[in-house]
Amino acid sequence: MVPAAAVAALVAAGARPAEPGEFTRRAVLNGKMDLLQAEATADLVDAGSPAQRRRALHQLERGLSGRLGALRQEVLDLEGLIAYDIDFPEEDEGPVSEQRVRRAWSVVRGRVAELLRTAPEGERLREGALLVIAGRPNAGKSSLFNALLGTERAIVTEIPGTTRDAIEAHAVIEGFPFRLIDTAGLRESEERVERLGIEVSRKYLAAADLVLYCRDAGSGMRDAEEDAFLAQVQAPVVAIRTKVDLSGGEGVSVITGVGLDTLRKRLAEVAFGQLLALGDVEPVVTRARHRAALETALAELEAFWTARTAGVDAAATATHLRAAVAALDDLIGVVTPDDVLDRVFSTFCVGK
Ligand SMILES: Nc1nc2c(ncn2[C@@H]2O[C@H](COP(=O)(O)OP(=O)(O)O)[C@@H](O)[C@H]2O)c(=O)[nH]1
Ligand SMILES: [Mg+2]
Repeated sequence: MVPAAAVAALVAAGARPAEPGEFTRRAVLNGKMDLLQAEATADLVDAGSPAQRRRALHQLERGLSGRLGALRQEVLDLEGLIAYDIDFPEEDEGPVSEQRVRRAWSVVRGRVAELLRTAPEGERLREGALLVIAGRPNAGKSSLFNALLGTERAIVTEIPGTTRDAIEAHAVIEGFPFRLIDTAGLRESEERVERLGIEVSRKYLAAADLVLYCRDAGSGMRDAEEDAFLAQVQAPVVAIRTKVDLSGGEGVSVITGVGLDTLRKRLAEVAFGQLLALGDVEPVVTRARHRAALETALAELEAFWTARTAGVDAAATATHLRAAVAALDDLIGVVTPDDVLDRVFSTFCVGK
């Protein structure tokens, strides 16, 4: 009651409530922060795992902005080489050698492509990797789901087909964010409800970043039905033998806990191997907006070289370099149209 009355009194006196992300937006408009830092502010607020927090801090501290600024400068230098050629073709030093232009172009092109390659795992880091647990009924999927989650979330029973719908939960594995999906078993069922559950798992399977395929270590050889299932899965598959406390060998047991640490490391490696290799120093792009801008920059750099090798007039080829710089400027947020700002700040909460 009291805060509400206080806010009402302030509004009556002429104040108005702040809009989502309004303070950060002002910081951007006043040049105290670039657009990438503003996005990082939102990412930091939303971070649910150590890897997300570290990545957001890196970007907030201009890790990505700095790299893009350097790339932008390299494209401008390349443009400078071309301009020199256009303006002073008869200078003492002679024309700029083709080799020099080629080297400058290929270095900057390579760096843009390298940054672009971080996009799939970078975007996965913001969303959480979709990990679908699959396998026959009674393979131990729900038990493993709970073990990875650390809580008794899914119902575990000895009756095959207990999990009839897909269950989703967020989990942090080796510091990385995952969205775990526990699915109904593979078995084709006569029963309608269970069959619906199986359809749900197929849908999740199509969207999966990786599939954890469970097999009871005590069951026989993999059969044709399982092979057919695994053949249709597009995502990387981590296959694991379960219940090894009963039958021994390599794999996991949720009873003794054996193999769980190794499994966690493997899952992080498969879903985020590239980020693990890059560590926390190298910049990574984390949004579709970043990817689209870098794709444009890369395409313009390619178009520049194609035009140049086709003998197009130097001044005309330079327009592609201008366009590449413009794409990088958009990404950093040098001049940002209102609708782009609206989109970035729409996800902010009030007071940030
Ligand atoms: N001994 C042993 N039993 C397990 C293990 N994991 C699961 N189970 C049992 O296997 C049965 C089926 O497990 P559940 O997780 O429901 O399998 P799902 O149908 O694949 O989800 C249950 O009775 C579990 O208690 C394990 O590591 N060791
Ligand atoms: Mg289950």
